[in-house]
Amino acid sequence: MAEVKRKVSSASGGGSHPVIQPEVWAEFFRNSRRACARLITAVENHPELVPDIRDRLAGHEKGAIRIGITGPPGVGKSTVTAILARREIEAGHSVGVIAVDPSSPFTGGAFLGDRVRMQDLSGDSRVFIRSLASREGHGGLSPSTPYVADIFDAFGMDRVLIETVGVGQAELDVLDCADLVLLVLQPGTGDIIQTLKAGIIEIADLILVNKSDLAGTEALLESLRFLFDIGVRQRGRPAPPILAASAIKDQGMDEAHAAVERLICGLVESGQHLENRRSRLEREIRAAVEQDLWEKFSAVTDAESEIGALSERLVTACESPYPYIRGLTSSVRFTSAKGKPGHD
Ligand SMILES: Nc1nc2c(ncn2[C@@H]2O[C@H](COP(=O)(O)OP(=O)(O)OP(=O)(O)O)[C@@H](O)[C@H]2O)c(=O)[nH]1
Ligand SMILES: [Mg+2]
Repeated sequence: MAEVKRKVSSASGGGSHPVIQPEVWAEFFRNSRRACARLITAVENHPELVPDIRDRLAGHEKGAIRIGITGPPGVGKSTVTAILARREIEAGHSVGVIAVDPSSPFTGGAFLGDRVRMQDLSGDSRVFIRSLASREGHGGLSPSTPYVADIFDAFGMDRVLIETVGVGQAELDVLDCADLVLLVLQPGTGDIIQTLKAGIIEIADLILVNKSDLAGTEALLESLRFLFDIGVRQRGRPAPPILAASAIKDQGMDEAHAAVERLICGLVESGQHLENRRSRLEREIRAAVEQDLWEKFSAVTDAESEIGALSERLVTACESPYPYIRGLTSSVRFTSAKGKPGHD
């Protein structure tokens, strides 16, 4: 870990402007798992490195399919993820696994499943497992998740499985960086209500009722089918496949994996895969432009302190903030459509 820090620390050793050393890139492109791990650590700990990392990865990404695996806490997401990863490997794919959950069994070393032990997977060169700490305010995903998926893609993984923290509404974030969303539920917990409220049922491409070895599976399957019959789904999207499995017993997982692969085929054939990529890029570009403009704006206007002072002043005044906002932003001029912002 100390070595990772050193390799991404500043050239002068100060750490305020970290850079990734050329040898790390050289190793990464020679397929070094250690270098891959270093890049992931860099992107996690130094978001400011994202532009440089994205520049370097360009041309190496091949369009890995990103599969979000979401659902309430404890339903078996990690168990399902491990088995799907194994199935993908057996089908000839290489798999990156991102487990956004510090308490996930992925971090603990010993995997709980009877059939699939995590050690089996972690010793396999066709799979790369990485746990990311979810950060407050970012729902079920760590903000670095999409970039870690980009790194896996450029590293040659063609499937990226992303397990989210089971937190409810914020799991909708999964949609932002996944091509497919697999919703895992379990019988007998009433979780269906929680997922309905959060809107996850609407975005799921596949619903897997896990723990089908427990009582209540049929009832949950019935309720789900009923929900889709009465039109819980918006915008004319077809009802997703609803399957039952017992991941711990490795029952029903062949069917679940086949359903995932069928969905992937559909995505690729329809071009939806490219459309997903396009909209991810659009969001990334938009966010980067906003960030860049904000930094330039606040550098020339002292906007941070003006906004602070303005909100202090308005909190007890019955005034609209907009005259002040217009005053603040109208002081910025764009010299031409292609010009750079200036300031009076
Ligand atoms: N009975 C039964 N238990 C299961 C099954 N799949 C997983 N479990 C158990 O359910 C518990 C939670 O499994 P995980 O895979 O950690 O669930 P998770 O959704 O990843 O949990 P969090 O990440 O903490 O939200 C573990 O004790 C598993 O052994 C199953 O098919 N049947
Ligand atoms: Mg888990």
